[in-house]
Amino acid sequence: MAKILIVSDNPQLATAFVTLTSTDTYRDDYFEFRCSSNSETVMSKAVGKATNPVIIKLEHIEICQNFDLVISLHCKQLFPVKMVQNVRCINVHPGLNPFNRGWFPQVFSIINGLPLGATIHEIDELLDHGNIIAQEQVELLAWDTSKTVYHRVLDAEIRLLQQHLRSIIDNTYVSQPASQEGNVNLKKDYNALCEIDLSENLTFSDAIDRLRALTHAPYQNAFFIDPKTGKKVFVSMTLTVDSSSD
Ligand code: 0FX
Repeated sequence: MAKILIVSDNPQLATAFVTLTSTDTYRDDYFEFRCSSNSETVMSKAVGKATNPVIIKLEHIEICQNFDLVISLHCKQLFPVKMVQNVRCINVHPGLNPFNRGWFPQVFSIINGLPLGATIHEIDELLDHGNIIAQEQVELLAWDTSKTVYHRVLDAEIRLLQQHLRSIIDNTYVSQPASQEGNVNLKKDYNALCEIDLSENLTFSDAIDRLRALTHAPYQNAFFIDPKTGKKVFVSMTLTVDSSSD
């Protein structure tokens, strides 16, 4: 029996994972779900039973001793190098490695035009970097916002899990390094995008891309400071494609 630890802070992916692993194909495997402390309530609901928090940097030795495989489904914690060297660790990532590795890949893809999608890869010591097991590109439409395309990326991640989880558990998959190092965006890069400089000159096309990349209800992301009142004003965008032109 394979003992698999799932660490996740993403309720949609965790629910899909529970559904997938309830099938006969996984009846001989043991899955344990853990999450970060601030997502305990939402993750317990998503998994359908109490999901205990884990602090990976403090508990990685026990994790290596007790599990054959660790799968990150958007776990917000970084895996220590000692852990990834001592137990097989796999990441399900909402981006098309090596493009826009790191934080909120679809936001950066809308802005810089690099490909987006979903990737399952081995975890090494660098962010979203290890050998690639499977990928699916997701098309960006002119009327997409961060939110609409993100939901298609999540669907792609779930499809990849459906196709590859068995071979990942059995360690029978073939993986390969990305063709290039690509680029990485961090949370601070994302935060810098959110403040709009009202005097910045850019094309309509670039302005629309910036605002749709930051449109993801219920989050309030893009903002400017009103020069008269000093108040922070949030901006989001509505894009509606004319369906009569089909
Ligand atoms: O779980 P996740 O979709 O993924 C994030 C990173 O993008 C990913 O690279 C990393 N592996 C994972 C551990 O964490 O993030 P989320 O559920 O916090 O956010 C989902 C989307 O919601 C995000 O892509 C954009 C949007 N969002 C989220 C927050 C917190 C916003 O637009 N504004 C926000 O403040």
